[in-house]
Amino acid sequence: MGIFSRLKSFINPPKNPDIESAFNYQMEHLPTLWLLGKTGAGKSSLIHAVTKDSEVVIGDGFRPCTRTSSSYDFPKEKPLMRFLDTRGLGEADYDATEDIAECQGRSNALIIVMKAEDPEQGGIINALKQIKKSRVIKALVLVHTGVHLIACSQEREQCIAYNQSQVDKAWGSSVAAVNVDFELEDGSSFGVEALKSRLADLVPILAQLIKDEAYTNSEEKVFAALKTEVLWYAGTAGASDAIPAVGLVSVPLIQGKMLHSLANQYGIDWDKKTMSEFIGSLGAGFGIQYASRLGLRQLVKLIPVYGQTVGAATAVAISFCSTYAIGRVGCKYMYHKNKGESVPEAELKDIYRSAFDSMKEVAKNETNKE
Ligand SMILES: Nc1nc2c(ncn2[C@@H]2O[C@H](COP(=O)(O)OP(=O)(O)O)[C@@H](O)[C@H]2O)c(=O)[nH]1
Ligand SMILES: [Mg+2]
Repeated sequence: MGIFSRLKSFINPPKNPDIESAFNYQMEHLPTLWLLGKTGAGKSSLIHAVTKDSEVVIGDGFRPCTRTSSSYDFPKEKPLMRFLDTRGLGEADYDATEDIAECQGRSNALIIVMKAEDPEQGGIINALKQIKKSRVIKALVLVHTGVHLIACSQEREQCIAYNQSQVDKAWGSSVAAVNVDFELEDGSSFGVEALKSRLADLVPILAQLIKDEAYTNSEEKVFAALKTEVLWYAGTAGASDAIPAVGLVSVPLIQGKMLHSLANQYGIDWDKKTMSEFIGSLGAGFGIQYASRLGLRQLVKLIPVYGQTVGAATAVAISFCSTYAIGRVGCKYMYHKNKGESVPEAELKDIYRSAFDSMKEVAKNETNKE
């Protein structure tokens, strides 16, 4: 494909089976938080506390996944991560094999959920040993739930320490833990913020999804509503790079599709003229980089990026970050275009760069999937 036909597909993306396979790849490789805990331990309550999706508690949003687990994809439309909720852990004969396989090949982490007042954790401990042996799970956290159901603080600490020691012993090292109570008597909760930041460390994309952003202006507020969608396209672009022979063609297609969809939501016709204006407004440095990358056929993907940002990043990370950044800067551009305003080149450049940089951590994790 020559430069012009590539540019054309960036402006006017055709339906493309390569993109479908990138979509599917992304869905099959969502970063996964595997919840391991007895029935009643507080797994659904945990998902609810983190995602604020109240349907979770009544079991909505879960889909059967393996014979022993259900999955909850988040956010529901255009999901970017998955909670794997283990069933059947009341019984002693739970076999973790299928759920281990489900986590293989994805970035993943295990969340062990134990009600502080419940010392009977034999099923979990057996499963934990099996999981440890598989070496599939690299990171884990132990969540002690319902800690304030135990009124006496001394007794509470003993209970927590007891469950903790069972887990540490089974895992063979001391496991990081968070104490929470999702339902205090006054209707509030305890420890949820600490839990969220712990989980966000394990799955960086989650931090992006549950961040309480402070908006300094209405443009940022509008973008916040579209951010998940932009992240999703970024994930798809990253995924396309993980499939041999797909990335080269589909990253610009995905970016084009994203810009189309965003323009729609800003009430802007995304035609060739608007597109060229947009690229032009990003400045000569951007255009030149873009064109020179078009000239390099193999490893370097067709990705708009200002020269200095690339460094030693992998193709997946570059695709992820640059797609996010072009979505972010596109939104800025469209917000003002819709009002008949233009944004200075330097400002757009700054937004692009800081958006790119803000995704480096997330992208690193995207790269760790294999
Ligand atoms: N007080 C209190 N109750 C909790 C807590 N976590 C869960 N529960 C209650 O325990 C029951 C089981 O919780 P659920 O999240 O459905 O557990 P799951 O079976 O592991 O999904 C529900 O009645 C919850 O309201 C907690 O931290 N504190
Ligand atoms: Mg549940």
